[in-house]
Amino acid sequence: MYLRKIKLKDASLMHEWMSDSDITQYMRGNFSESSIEDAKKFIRNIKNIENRIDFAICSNTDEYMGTITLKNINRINNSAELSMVVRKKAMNKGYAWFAISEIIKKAFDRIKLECVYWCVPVENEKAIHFFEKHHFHENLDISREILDRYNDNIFLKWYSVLKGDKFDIPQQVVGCRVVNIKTIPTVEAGQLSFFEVDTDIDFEIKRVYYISKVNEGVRRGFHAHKNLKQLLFCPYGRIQLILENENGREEIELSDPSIGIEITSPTWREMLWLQSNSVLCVVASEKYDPNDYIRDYEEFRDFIK
Ligand code: T46
Repeated sequence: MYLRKIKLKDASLMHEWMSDSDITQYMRGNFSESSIEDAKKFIRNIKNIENRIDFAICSNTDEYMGTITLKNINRINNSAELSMVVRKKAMNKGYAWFAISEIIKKAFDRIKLECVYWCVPVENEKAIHFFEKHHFHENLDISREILDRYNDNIFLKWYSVLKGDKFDIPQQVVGCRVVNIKTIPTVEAGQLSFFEVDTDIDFEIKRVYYISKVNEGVRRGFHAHKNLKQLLFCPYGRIQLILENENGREEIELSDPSIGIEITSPTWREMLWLQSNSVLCVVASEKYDPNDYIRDYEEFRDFIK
């Protein structure tokens, strides 16, 4: 899938969603009477609309799956409003998530914006579920100027992403808590991250170790612990962490110094170095005890039964 300029040939599939009231019921425009000619007119006109960029969301065979837009681009505060529509056929297939993550990257990296925001009518449960599932933050501090664009009678939920924000960070991975490590940025001098026992992590620290000088593609781990509690974080580089316990098997990429994962119950772990010299740091609740390791996978499965 990819994003590209909207073309005239997209008009008939654009008209398909325009005539689908399940899709248009939460949109501001009235599409009930619209024709393919209207879709064509829209496509011809969009390049003339100021402060706005539209993309077609496409399948790998160049089929139009929907539109994603940055509108009301404000060059004074470098913000823009996002809106998106996908055809029924494209729902639950990853198109919406692909489009939103791509456009947010474009907004910050290419268009040099600082903030992207959007809103959803509260009755649009499907859309709200999608944004919540991807852990977007609700924004309760939207300016009057933006709110005034909308009818006061509609209850809207607002979301926003700021430049530098990580989005789609889960709260848990197979039940293990994802810890937001407090991080203080210093202008043009990097950032400092810290955590403290009791307030930030749930165990006393008896040991600290870190794994370094590992080449890309190397895998480590392949064991679980019986009692040990640990907080794992990656202050430099990119490491994929695969975790498995009675809640299933899931992975998370550790690549942000302000994200850690706290493992406090028997959990099988595998680590894959996605970038050479990435550093994996671990604080642990106990001193090193080889008897606490379960290194055989079948034994681990029996252990958690
Ligand atoms: C874990 C993952 C994330 C010690 O002597 N003291 C220590 O504190 C540790 C952690 C290890 N060792 C010895 C044991 C082995 O001879 O260091 C050697 C390498 O350990 P291991 O093969 O267990 O390394 P990893 O990367 O597979 O696993 C390590 C931790 O051992 C483990 O507790 O959760 O990192």
